[in-house]
Amino acid sequence: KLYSAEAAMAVGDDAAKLPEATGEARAFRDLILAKLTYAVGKDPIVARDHDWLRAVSLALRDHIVDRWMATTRGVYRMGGKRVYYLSLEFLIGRLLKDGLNNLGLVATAREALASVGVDLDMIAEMEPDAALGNGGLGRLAACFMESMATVGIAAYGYGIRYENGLFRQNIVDGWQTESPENWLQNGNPWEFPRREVAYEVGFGGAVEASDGWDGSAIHSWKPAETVLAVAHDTPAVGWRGNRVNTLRLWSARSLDPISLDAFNAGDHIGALNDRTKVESISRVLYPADSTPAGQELRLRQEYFFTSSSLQDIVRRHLQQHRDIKTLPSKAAIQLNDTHPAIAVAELMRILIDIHGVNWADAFAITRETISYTNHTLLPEALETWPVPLIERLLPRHMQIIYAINARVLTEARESGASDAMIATVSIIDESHGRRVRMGNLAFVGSHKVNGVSALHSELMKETVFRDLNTLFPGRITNKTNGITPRRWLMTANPGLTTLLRETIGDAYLDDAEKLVALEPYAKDAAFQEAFAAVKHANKARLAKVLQQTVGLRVDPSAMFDVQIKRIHEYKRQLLNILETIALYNAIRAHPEKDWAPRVKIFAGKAAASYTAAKYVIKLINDVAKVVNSDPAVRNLLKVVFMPNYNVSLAEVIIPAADLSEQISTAGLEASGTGNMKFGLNGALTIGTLDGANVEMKEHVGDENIFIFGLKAHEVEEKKRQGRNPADAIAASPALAEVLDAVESGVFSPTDRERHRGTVQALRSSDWFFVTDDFDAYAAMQRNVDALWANKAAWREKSILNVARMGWFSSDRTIREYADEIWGVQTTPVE
Ligand code: B1N
Repeated sequence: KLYSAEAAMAVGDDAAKLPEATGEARAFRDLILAKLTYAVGKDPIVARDHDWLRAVSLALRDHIVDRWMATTRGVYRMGGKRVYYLSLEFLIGRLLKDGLNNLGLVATAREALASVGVDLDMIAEMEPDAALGNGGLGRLAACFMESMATVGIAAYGYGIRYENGLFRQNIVDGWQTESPENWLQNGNPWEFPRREVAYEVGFGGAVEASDGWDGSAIHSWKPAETVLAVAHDTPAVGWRGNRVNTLRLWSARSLDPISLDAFNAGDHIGALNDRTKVESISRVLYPADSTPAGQELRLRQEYFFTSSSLQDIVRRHLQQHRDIKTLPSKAAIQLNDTHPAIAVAELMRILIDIHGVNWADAFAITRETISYTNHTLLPEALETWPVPLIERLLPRHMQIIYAINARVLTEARESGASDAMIATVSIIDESHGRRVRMGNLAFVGSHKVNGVSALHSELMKETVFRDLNTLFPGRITNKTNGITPRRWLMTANPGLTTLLRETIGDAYLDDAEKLVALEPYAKDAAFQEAFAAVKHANKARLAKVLQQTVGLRVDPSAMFDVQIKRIHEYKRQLLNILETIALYNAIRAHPEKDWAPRVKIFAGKAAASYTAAKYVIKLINDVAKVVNSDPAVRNLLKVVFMPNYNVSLAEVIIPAADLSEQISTAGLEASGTGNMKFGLNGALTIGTLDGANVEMKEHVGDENIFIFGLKAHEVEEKKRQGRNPADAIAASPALAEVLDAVESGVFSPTDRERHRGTVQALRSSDWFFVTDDFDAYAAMQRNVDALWANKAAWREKSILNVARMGWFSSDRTIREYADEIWGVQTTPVE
């Protein structure tokens, strides 16, 4: 043996004082030391924290790779169907702790590192977040990757390897500013570049038509530009490491790395500019959540990753099965929203132009292979592209889209559709200039189309897809979102995980629905104490982070009332902060009442160009400044905005929350997934009957959730009738007082005009029904206070939330997709 751990440690005098690792931990320690030496190139006595992080990640990666190869070999041998999840976003976060957890190596790694004087938790926190997504849609894709591996599906995720993921949010004088986040700067131990897996993706140019042998037209697209898509693979580990799937992310490379003509002509800088332009396709994630970017570069990103992924899928299929016509029985392609919807036209192009399949067969293959998930109905959020843009960038696809549309409209006509119906089912929107509706393209090219909560799927049938639903009845189905309990319970909340194991055993680890075994303990005084102690420890941990990051001291025994998510008008952080002001007023007016001490915690990013959302952040910070320095409410109310919300921060905040704010305008939040993470960690929800809140209420029981406000159909009804927000304001003295204060600059003494615009928007239009719901929300918050005063009652409901949230595991969601959309087998829950 060239190298021994003992020899390495003997160099340091401290070595003797370190705890000995034994058994598995000893072997893991030796592997870590070997990685540190031979892969990182560092002597243990000079290694820095980053070196240890890299070494332990590489050591874990070896364990993962063994299982990865076994999985891939197994899939090939079985010759079964594969699932392909196409998503422009994967909001992954960190991978070390989650990988260790899924391989059952957390304790081993901790012991191994301790034996060389390194703290696992400390170095794990140095790992940068992979933030290749904006919010719920991207995080859902990451949960699905983990669940697909867990329930035994041969799945590939396909997306873009952005060099810069979501921006870093800085709070400067209460305002959001953005800076780029360079997650790859210290290298990425989890990915494997596959230079040999590269595809050409074309843009622009023209379509040439010629006659085929039977007189039919043959179309050949001659792109003007070509970009190379290079694969980078990251293993996706399932629970207990039973399976390891692949996340394949594409990076754009110039085919001709420097333009040789320009270079030889002496234009050295210009020669590199082309390369920079081409490679900008995978440079940065569009920071828009629930709003389409509408820029040419975004369309290029969408086509870039869709085309390379489909080329890869078809290559793999032909290599193994030879016959392109068997594709639907061997591949299921799921479109995560419309971002990859061009797949419908691209697969048709590949089948017809490259593989010579006739139109009817090509369309049948396409439709049987593809399915589409819709994640929002906000009209301004539905993707459409100007016809001239698609014509210029993807001329052959535009022809195919017209041809698909002609057939759909003919079919509609034959089934007696009116002109109005023809106009709404058409892939081309004629009402705002000519635009391609990507949702309609995805719909007609899919055998199943799903929403992400029961309410949302019903609203799909009544609103955006009403006529398409009539034309293709049964195509729309519901698949209520879920979250992976491995990351959101086991990794994020080890204290609760351990308590649950001690109480109900291990079965829930493999089947989250077995958490119901906890129900009998909900009233048990001893269990309540232990449960509350775990929550308190999590709150103390968050309090420490608050002190370190924003310098605010909070009392961990106060109620932690949390709203963390993207900042959006429809999510109504404004409703929350206005009610906070009302509470502040009420406490000052009646300091003698026994108020429930609260810490109001906010976090979330606003899209860089979303002015109204940025003012909400500023208002929260303005209110925080006034409230936190007012001795009149000192121990009763604190307000804090935590900067740079991301997956890792969520993992610290959620286990520490008592109250979860899910207060979107009813009908507008497609599902929500944060709501589920909070419930699973024992927070009670205050929320509207929106998205998956509706189903959470059904599962946890009406008495264990605080529901308030207008329902989706009531919001619609009010919109139809036309309402004046002034009426709601006049009817609510508390709201009127709050609005007057904000408007007159009570919270912005250095710029009294600052929040005038925000208040006037509420007075004049209030698109998101903040004024309508204010009183119901405030009243429900007082019910929350009352329950908080009864510790045993609060804890009982909190425990029942944990016990009844198992259904919201993404394992359940994925099994439904597998059974009802993809037609693939899953391993049964034992
Ligand atoms: O998708 C999540 C849901 O839980 C949320 O309710 C929903 O708002 C979210 C364009 C989106 N819908 N649409 C987007 C993201 C990025 C983008 O460029 C739209 N995100 C959602 C998971 O189903």
